[in-house]
Amino acid sequence: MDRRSFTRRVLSGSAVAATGAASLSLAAAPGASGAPSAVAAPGTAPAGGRVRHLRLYAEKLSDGRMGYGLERGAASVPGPLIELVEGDTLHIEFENTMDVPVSLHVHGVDYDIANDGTRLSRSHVEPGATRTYTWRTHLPGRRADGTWRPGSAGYWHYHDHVVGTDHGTVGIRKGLYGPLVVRRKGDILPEKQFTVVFNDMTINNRPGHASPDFRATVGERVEMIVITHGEYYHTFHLHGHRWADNRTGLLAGPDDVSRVIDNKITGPADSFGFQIIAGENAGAGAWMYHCHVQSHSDMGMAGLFLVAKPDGTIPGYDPHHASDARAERAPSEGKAGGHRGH
Ligand SMILES: [Cu+2]
Repeated sequence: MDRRSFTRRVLSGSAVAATGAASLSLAAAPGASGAPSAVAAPGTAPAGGRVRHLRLYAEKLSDGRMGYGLERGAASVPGPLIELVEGDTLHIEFENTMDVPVSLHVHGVDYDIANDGTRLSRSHVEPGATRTYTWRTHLPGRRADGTWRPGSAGYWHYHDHVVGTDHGTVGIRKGLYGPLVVRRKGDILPEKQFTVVFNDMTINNRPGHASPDFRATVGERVEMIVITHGEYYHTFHLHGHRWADNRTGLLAGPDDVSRVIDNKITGPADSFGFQIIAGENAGAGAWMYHCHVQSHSDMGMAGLFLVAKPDGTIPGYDPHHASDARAERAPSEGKAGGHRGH
């Protein structure tokens, strides 16, 4: 390999290590922001077809929330980001450490009825028990009848379907949900990833006016994953940045007619994602993101996308002067891979 790709590989390896274990990144890591050349092409997803294994735990958190975690004692809300490439198979050895039955139900990928994660199909997990769930993915292609079969790629999610009711209403309300990204070979990989879950009137189960903030540096390729749960519809709006309303959030070229937006309506169990270049055409700053249903944003469904200059400063941003007293929040909460040790 040439020197640049070697450097990128080393840097991305260290970047993955630095973001902690609460993220299962199954795609190759992208080039880090410290890559030697600002014009280096972004990393892309490798071919799929691998068989992956992971352990996942359902746990009660001390404050009454429930969460999924990759290690015992490491549950988070949202749960860990799981990434696959079309063609991959994932076996999840899932352990219920709670005192109530729980399950793992996934959206978007392929599973048979024994892996549905519902009480109806007896695919839930009793307290103290373990069960292996298998998720499969496939490439797009043409069916025998000539029609086009879509691939599995997309911004998906997983959640409990058992706690409280046979629809997992209490489990979801308490935090048993997480993001799943399935990429297509060649998809552009991000440098940073953040998950926003509108769950009832919270973002990531944080109380109103304590929504998570996300941090990036100008020029970084940032991926936002947006999921909705609960009782209400919301609209996701991000200040200063726009994306394409399609599978990847990126335009494929000058002839791509996907609509470019900066606000998207989303209802329970919807999910979407997109990539942006932090501060592109906008610069550094404390950029708001929020639900644009006015009563919802007024009640605190708003956070900050903090885009720093390369020297780390954010012009005009004073965390001790936040209008809604959010200065005490943990900045990394809700950030994929950033739930522990930060
Ligand atoms: Cu809303």
